[in-house]
Amino acid sequence: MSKNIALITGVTGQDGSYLSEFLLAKGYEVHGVIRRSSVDYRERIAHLEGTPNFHLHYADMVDSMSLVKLVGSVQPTEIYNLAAQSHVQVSFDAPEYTANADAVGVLRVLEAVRTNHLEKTCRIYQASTSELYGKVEEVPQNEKTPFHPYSPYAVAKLYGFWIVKEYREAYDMFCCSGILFNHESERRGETFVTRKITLAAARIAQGKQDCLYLGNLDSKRDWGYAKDYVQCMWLMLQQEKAQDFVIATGVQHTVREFATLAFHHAGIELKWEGEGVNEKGIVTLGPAELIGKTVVAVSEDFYRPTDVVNLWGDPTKAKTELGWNPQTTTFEQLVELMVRHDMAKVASEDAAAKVRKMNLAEYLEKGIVK
Ligand code: NAP
Ligand code: F7E
Repeated sequence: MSKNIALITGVTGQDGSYLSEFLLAKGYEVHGVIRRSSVDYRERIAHLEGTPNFHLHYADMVDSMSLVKLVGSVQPTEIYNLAAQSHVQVSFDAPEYTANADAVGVLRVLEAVRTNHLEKTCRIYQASTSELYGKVEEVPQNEKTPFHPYSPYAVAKLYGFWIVKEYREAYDMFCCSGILFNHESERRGETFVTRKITLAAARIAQGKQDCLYLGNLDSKRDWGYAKDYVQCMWLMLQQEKAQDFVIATGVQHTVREFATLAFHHAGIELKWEGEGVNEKGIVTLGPAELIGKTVVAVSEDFYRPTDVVNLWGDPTKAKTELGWNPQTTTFEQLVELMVRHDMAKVASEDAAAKVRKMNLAEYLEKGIVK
């Protein structure tokens, strides 16, 4: 039997780290793409480094040559293209880079496979997104809902979606897109709204932050757990036929509801007063020194030029054709697990800082640092 060899772009990201664990447990040889950085950014995969079947390589989504060479040397049987400038708000500040990495980057991966004559042996998963529905034309959204991208990020991802479809039809390649709705975890980047909230709730509960500033509290999302979603990426590549799938929980909540529940799990009950930019989250129950204080406020800095406000996925096709359970982790469980993780992380920050201070004192004494 031939060996399963996976190449993951975006291996250092939230999904890349969970997918690596998932594929290693299935006996795959896993190769991940990393970028050179002046600081250590491999926190999410540090525990995998040194595993015999896990290998890292330098390449970049904006550098065709690096991708062609890498695909040629790894000879993957499956490629998971997860690498992207994935922050919607940042895409308004860096639209050209976002298009290069998130749109043309997909084309580069497809062409790297063709250049190496692997189109009949290598299956490709493309990380597409519910942002394609953007200014939504129906709720909930399924595989037939029209797209209406509403940010530079979404427009770039739309190109990725269509070029994958085009190569599937033009060259009979096994390539498909997962239209994934928001998925979060204790490894979620700290500037996405859920993680920003769970970290702030933990810091506020432990007296290390005064107030959390957010943008649009009315925005609605279908939030799932990233660890459950990587299983679908793999399932999509195990089917007889390449097809695109919506991956979602089928349940929708507002940013305000997420915040209310996150603070609850951090031991703080909130009431909401005011509207729009004047809305505030005020403590009604919790540590005595916080009662009556405003711990959540709105800042226009987090408003977007165009915002996607009503995402709600219909996972029926994934449920029936992939046999996937969209409710493996519920919204309530997701919020709780993220807060529990961040309460412990924030509590250990003091201890870690103390150790760093002690090390520094010792280094200073020994003259190792000046
Ligand atoms: P993430 O945590 O932001 O990770 C993005 C990954 O892409 C990181 O490993 C990053 O590397 C890498 N990357 C960015 N630009 C690159 C470049 N030019 N060359 C090579 N690597 C590059 O994202 P995620 O949440 O895991 O999401 C994975 C994918 O799914 C992304 O394509 C995202 O757009 C898409 N998606 C995410 C969600 C979601 O809710 N999480 C929903 C739908 C679709 P560094 O560590 O070096 O920055
Ligand atoms: O925003 C609102 C914001 O940045 C969610 C990416 O993984 O999922 C993600 O994109 C909503 C938006 O995620 C703040 O305006 C309010 O309406 O957590 P987010 P996103 O934009 O949905 C999709 C599916 C992807 O494909 C992307 O890669 O929350 N919001 N206040 C805020 N958002 C942020 N970031 N920060 C706030 O303070």
